[in-house]
Amino acid sequence: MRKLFFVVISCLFLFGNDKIDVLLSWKYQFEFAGFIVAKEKGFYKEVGLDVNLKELNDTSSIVNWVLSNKNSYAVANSAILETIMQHKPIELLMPIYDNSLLVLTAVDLNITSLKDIKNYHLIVDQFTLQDPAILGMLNSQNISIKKLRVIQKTIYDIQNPAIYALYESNKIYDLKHRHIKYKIFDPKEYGFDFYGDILFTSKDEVKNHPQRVQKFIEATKKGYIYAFNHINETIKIIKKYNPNLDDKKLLYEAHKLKQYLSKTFKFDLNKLKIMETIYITLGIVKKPINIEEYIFNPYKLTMKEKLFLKTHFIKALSTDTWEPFNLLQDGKLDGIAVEYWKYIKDKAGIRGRCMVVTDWSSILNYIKTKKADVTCSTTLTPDREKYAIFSKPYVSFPIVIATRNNVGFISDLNILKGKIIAVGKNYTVAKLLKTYYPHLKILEVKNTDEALRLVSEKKVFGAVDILPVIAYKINKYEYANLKIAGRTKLMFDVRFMVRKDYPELVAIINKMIDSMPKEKREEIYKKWISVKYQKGYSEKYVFNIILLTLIVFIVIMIVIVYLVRNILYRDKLEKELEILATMDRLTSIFNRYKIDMALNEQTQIAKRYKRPLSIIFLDIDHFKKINDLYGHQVGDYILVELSKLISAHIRSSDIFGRWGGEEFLIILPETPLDKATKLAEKLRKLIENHDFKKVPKVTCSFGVTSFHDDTPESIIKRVDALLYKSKENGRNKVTIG
Ligand code: GH3
Ligand code: MG
Ligand code: MG
Repeated sequence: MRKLFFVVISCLFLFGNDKIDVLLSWKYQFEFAGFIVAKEKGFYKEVGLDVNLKELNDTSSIVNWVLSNKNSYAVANSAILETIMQHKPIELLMPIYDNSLLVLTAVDLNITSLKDIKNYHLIVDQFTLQDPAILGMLNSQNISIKKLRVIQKTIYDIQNPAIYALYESNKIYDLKHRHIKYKIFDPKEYGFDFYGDILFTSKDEVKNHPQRVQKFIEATKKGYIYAFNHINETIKIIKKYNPNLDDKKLLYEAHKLKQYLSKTFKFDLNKLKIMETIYITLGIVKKPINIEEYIFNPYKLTMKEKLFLKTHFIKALSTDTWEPFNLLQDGKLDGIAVEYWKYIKDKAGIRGRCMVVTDWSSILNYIKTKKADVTCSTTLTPDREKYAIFSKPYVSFPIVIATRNNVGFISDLNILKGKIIAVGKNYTVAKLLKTYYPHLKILEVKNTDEALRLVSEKKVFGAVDILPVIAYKINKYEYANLKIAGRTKLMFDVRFMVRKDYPELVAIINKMIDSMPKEKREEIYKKWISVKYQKGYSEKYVFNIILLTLIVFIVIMIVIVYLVRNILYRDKLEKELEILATMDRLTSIFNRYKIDMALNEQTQIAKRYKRPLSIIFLDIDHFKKINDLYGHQVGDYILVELSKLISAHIRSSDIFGRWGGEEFLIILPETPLDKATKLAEKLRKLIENHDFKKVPKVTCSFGVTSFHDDTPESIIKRVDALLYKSKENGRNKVTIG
């Protein structure tokens, strides 16, 4: 049962293919590789064509064969132009080789110039006698073909000295192979460089099956491109058609032909005009023709369409409120749709005018009632299809989402679950969103202007519409905080809508849309659409960027922590060093270094500002004995205790330090001698009466003096002497001076 089903399907498929015949201009060889490959690799089948290739077998005219057989195509050479000039109803489809490989070959080395060929037989086929390049070359040397001894043959063996018309691509190989000496007269070298093979068909075929013609052209092009890119594979395929063909000869032919394969598969009108001039100059044809009429152009209007344009004045309508498709600019209707309509109108020669109707539903009504003929920008809906017909889309835009600038790239709208998206009420876009993204929270607002305003004011997350509308409005309202953050997978097609009884107008519009050059489309696009657009990045790219950012961040953090720690550590270290540098390790009061500095400083202050300054110098009495009696540690203890005792009874502004051993100095800024003496006396008594616990009694001797234009050295010297006096006077004394 299943097998039967497949058989039925296969048969349907077979019947579905259009059968066409193609007559090649010679036997199977590499020259026709494109057709053979397109057939064998299934390129024809892919486009629904069942192509039957035929070799040329007799001398009958290829043109007549095409004209007398339906669904037929054929290959000719440049001579086909002469036939066209005789107004035969054929149409040239495409050049296969941009240059002709047909040359005149002299098989007799006594010939030195082309002029000598008058002495020989010219053995040629019908094509050569019509070939504009050969005729042009002979004519340029004042040789009339009519005066030559021509032997017309289709198949000829090369033996006797004569002039033969040969194809560089294959026959020369034979001559080389057979070691026959020859001389070539190549029209290309004389400046007559025309087309090689040309594909053509009847005007009937073009008229009745324009799409089939187009498909056949495209598949054949594909075949030729494939064949010359896969020469060895192609040779194998060609040999299926003729196993007797020589591999080496096919390879030689392939490489010769490859350089002449058409670059564009399009005719150059100038080249055709030169060919025409040769025929006229030689008197072969009398009048020039409009060659363009004989060249296939899928965008060319049919007679019916041309008649339609002649007899109809077209009323086009547009709103002026769908920016940037139709809008008023400087009082004039403008926009993407309007520019497309203008192009189509000019290109096709449509007579008519375009009017602005502000209300969209009125436009639909005018088209419905056939009071208007076409409107420029709309979308196809089943509802509208009931009363109107549509052109193919002339632009197709993605539906995009606009957000505030701080939002990253949105690759898929599905990730926006729970976020509010604003869309114009009843917009086609709103309907599409609801259908394809049912989980989104959609807020229908008045229009896209309103939607964007809400996004800008942070009242909704995003606004959705088609790309040009969003882009245009972000620019127009200068929303600096908005951008296009991503696109949906949905496309929005913009088309012309035409009244139902004008299919010719749709066909004309479609042809013009197809013929519109890419540059013109880009020009319109650029003019109306420019926006900051968040481009999508691949996940890998995003990951790498995040990783890199993270690494940079971590490195910066480490450096900062290191620096901060360093600074803190250094501060601490400095403080410690300072303390170490200025503090006496045993007693924790200032050391000799610090006290020296302080004395230096204070004597300078006293001198400069004439401020009072006194100093007290004291020394423990018989300290040596204390050490001797109680041990060095107790001696240390006494030093520490005495320092604490004195520190507790002096002002914070007084500077107290250990001068060395058991000697101490107290600097008393802003203190006259009498006050210093009182302090010294107070301290003497305090020490004498203090319970040092480990020792029954400790006393000190004092020297006190005040600043009298001293240096640090002089004042110390004096106080030291006073102290010495206290010792002399029995110790535990204060001596002033
Ligand atoms: P005088 O009353 O004449 O000052 O007699 P003295 O014994 O105090 O003076 P002398 O200069 O003869 O002796 C000072 C002693 O102080 C000598 C030394 O052993 C002691 N000394 C100095 N520095 C320290 C110290 O840091 N710790 C201890 N335990 N003893 C010290
Ligand atoms: Mg001493
Ligand atoms: Mg002492």
